[in-house]
Amino acid sequence: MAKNLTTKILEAHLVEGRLQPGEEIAIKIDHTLLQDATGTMAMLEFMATGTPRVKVELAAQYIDHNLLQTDFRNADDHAFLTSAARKFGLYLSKPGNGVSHQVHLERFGVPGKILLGADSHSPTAAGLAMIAIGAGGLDVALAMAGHPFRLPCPRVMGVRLTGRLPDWVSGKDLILEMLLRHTVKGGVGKIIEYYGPGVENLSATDRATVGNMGAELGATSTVFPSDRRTREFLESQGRGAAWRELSADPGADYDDHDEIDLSTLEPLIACPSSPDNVVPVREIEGLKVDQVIVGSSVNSSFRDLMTVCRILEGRRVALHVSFNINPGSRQVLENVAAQGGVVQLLLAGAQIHQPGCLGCIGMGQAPGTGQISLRTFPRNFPGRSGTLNDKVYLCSPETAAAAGIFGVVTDPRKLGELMPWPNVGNPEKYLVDDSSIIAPEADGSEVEIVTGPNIIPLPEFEELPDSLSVPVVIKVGDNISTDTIMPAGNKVLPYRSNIPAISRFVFNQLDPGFAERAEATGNGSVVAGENYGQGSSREHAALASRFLGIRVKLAKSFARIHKANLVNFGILPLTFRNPADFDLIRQGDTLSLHGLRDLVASGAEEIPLNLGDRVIVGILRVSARERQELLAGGALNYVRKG
Ligand code: MIC
Repeated sequence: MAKNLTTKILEAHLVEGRLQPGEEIAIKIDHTLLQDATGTMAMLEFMATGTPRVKVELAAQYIDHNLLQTDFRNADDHAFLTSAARKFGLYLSKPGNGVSHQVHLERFGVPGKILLGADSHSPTAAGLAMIAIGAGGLDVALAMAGHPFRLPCPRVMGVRLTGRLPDWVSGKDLILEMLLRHTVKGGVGKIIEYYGPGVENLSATDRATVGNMGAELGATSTVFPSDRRTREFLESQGRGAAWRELSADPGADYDDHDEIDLSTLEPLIACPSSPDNVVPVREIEGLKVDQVIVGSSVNSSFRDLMTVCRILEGRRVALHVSFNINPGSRQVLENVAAQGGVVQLLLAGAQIHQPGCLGCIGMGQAPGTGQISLRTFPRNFPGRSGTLNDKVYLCSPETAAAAGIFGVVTDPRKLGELMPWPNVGNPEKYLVDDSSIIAPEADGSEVEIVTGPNIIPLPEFEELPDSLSVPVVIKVGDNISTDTIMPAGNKVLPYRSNIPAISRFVFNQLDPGFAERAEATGNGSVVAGENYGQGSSREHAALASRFLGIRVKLAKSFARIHKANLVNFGILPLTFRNPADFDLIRQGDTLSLHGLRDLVASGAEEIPLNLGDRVIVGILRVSARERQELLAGGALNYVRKG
């Protein structure tokens, strides 16, 4: 039978289960990726497993999210991660070396491998035909300890690409088109596989852009074939030997279908405050822009930055615009510099920052009150920039550069009146400098782990009780992102390795009294609408909630990673059997659950929740193993029990 590429890669890694959409499968993980913001906790979790050395082919620890050493905490985190990487056998990419996704693509990615990353944008590795999946830190820690990764077998959505992108249109516009068509929920439970004759017209870095923001569709992962463009990129990195050809069989079938003629695409932009709030740039032309940022997690490659350099060459950005460049990696910056791009940017009036995530996770670069900010970032959830009621738009580097020059939102095709399309490719041979990557030691057993007073061991959680009485501490609507549940930014990020401290910030932007109320109730619940917990992989959204006593989350539907994180920390993820029951519950009501242990252990899907004299039926749709984890009070308790 003709097979799609996703099936071929999953089959080659299948440890348990059948490739039937929705059934639980366990897959072998080849690469793991940790970044510092999720990595401190994941490393503590790995240590809690008692495993002496990582058991995957390649494990990498990046330091890219928090580079603001405002006090000892951040420097302590870096020292902790560096010592742990040396001891346990991970590559360590030093602060300033770049964003995990970009560096992994450059230096480690291998076609056909499966990567599990403690960051939702890990599917950037789609640029090299990997299946890369974002997950909570505990899942990545368990993979590092040699456990297979378990997930509901995804559906495969085939997107057939034809044609070639027009001038001034790039990979970002393709993924914005996908978001326009399918929304932030459209990819849930799916791997998106691009195929067809249009694929070869997309470079590895354009594919990486599409993979990165597949996370915004809620997709489990994204994959592209491995072809001559993949080989071209690997060769340019001096890693041609890692290449192998991979593609779907001709006539392969897909569970879901879509088709895009690249030549029909036009510049698109996502308006505040959701990545799927997409319109053509021409529709909002003329809107005054205060800030532009190119780079960070996505669109920070050589091609992206050099395109901006060429557009700005010999010009100046409008005086009222703050124009910022966040290079994806030291390698990108070095190569842009080698081709004269840095001088062009400086002469144009750009601010050049160190390679890293920076404003993408609210670490600086917050816009002013009422200001309009155009960013090439992947997400613009409310308040994520660090400014309440922010107005963040997501666009391509071409659109960002046009806004810089004209000072207002401008369709980048208008630049064609000033200059020819720069048509920048990736270099044939990159300048490669691995001096900021520390290779693991052959034997790290003698290395001492360095910690500091802000690195607090994981809290212990009790088993699931038989009865629970859980006041509804908060009731929220649809598409609540983990940025709302557990904000990031410079006040909060330093506490990622300190659960008691970070728990004070749960729902803080939306409802500053949440933490206090949750603690006061002892055990509590959260009631939510559709796609609850979309966005990042940060397990703190579950872990810190559990620390505050949240035992049940009842939603119309959940985002994949957040649901898995809830199970990992022993919180029951229930959906409404009848979504209209959502309207019956008010904040402050109490839900009671009885005979829970038997219900969970017996495989019951229906869990009755008593609300006064009414009964609301919650649905528990988890695997047999996840039921055991819930009973044990979380995945770590379950694994430790053996
Ligand atoms: C994000 O883009 O939201 C982040 C910051 O990279 C997160 C990880 C984190 O919260 O540490 C993600 O995407 O998983």
